[in-house]
Amino acid sequence: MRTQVVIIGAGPSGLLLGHKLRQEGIACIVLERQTGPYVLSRIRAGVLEQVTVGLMEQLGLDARMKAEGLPHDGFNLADGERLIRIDIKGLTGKEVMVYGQTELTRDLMEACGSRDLEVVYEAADVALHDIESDAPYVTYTKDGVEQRIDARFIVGCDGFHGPSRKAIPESVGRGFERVYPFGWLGILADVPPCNHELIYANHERGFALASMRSQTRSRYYIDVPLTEKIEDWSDDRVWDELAIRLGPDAAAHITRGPSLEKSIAPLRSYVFEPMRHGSLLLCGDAAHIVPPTGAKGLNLAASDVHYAAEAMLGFFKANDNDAIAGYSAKALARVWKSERFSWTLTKLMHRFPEDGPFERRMQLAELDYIASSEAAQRSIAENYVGLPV
Ligand code: RFL
Ligand code: PHB
Repeated sequence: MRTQVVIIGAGPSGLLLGHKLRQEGIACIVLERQTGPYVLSRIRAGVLEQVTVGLMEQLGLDARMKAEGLPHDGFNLADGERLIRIDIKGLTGKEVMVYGQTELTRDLMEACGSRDLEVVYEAADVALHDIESDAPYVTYTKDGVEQRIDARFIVGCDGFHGPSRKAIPESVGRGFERVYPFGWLGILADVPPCNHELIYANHERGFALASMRSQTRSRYYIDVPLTEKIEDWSDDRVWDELAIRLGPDAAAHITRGPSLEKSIAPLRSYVFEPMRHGSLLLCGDAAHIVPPTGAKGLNLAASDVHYAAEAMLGFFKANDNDAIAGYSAKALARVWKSERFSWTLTKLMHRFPEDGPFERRMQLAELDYIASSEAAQRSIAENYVGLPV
């Protein structure tokens, strides 16, 4: 079989790119290792920047997001006692959209039939071949039968553990990494949120985040050492800890309920350079990971897709080879700035095991400075709503 672009991975980056290419009349096929329901069962991001909202608008797949998503014009940092509100709309003129990654993925999945985007689920043993040539191909096994697809480009949208990044020779690529000594324990519950805006709290006992999916569904996180086992965290224990860390005001408004999902996710900062080698381009978590503190992971996937689609359009529609050559540098410039923001916010809001009383005072002084400085708030706001693409 032959196509123009093979996309590996049907998470948000793979589906966004697939739809974008099909909209432009470029032939492509998406290969996904898991089943569709499995992909939808992963509870992840909740905050969308304009770049992500804009892509859904361009695709004409924004109707449910517009109807059910919650536009937010501010969020809060808490230092154990008070809430410091960051007025993102007032400071930047922009807002973010609270709409779950699961829902966005569902919208993209459900539109595949009508938009003629072919996704092969349960594609096993996906392997990339001849990526340094102009005629790369991908092999995989479906229902026990080996298949081969020839293409002009392969785009790796297969997340951090997928095969695409690993296909780039070590002599060419380099990974930059910071692994954090804690993870986020997340809980999803059908209860109203404790605040109409998100709260990121740095308490003496550790980090907590109050987020939401809708007016009736809440998403909360606390940071825990990586040695913690999820079985040791009953729902009651999680709610007790949230009530302490989020502070008395939020605690008074927390509604408890049984968890629909509860898991611990490790935190990592990672960037792989370059994001293109020969005929292979990388998008999203395949090329980089951010700790979730800045709500940037999915949004970076969307900005990569924006640049990758632009490069493909240049190549297929305007015979512009430079468009492909420029992809990595363009995408990385935005990636590194989001890495910086996510790392800074992670350092500001979490307790690190090596930190002593001095580092604690530094965090509190910085939060106090942010509370009193519009310049500091503006800097946080413009990064949180998303830098321009
Ligand atoms: P994904 O979503 O990991 O999708 C990759 C897909 O590739 C498939 N795959 C393969 N397919 C074929 N063959 C193989 N060998 C394959 N190996 C893997 C996988 O099955 C999967 O379907 O990557 P993508 O599309 O790049 O999307 C990235 C986002 O999922 C990720 O960055 C965000 O979820 C990160 N993130 C957040 N991002 C935000 O922008 N805002 C947030 O508020 C936010 N909160 C979060 C988050 C991530 C979290 N976790 C669990 C890591 C909160 C959490 C807790
Ligand atoms: C979420 O709702 O899952 C969420 C929100 C903000 C973050 C991370 C995760 O920074």
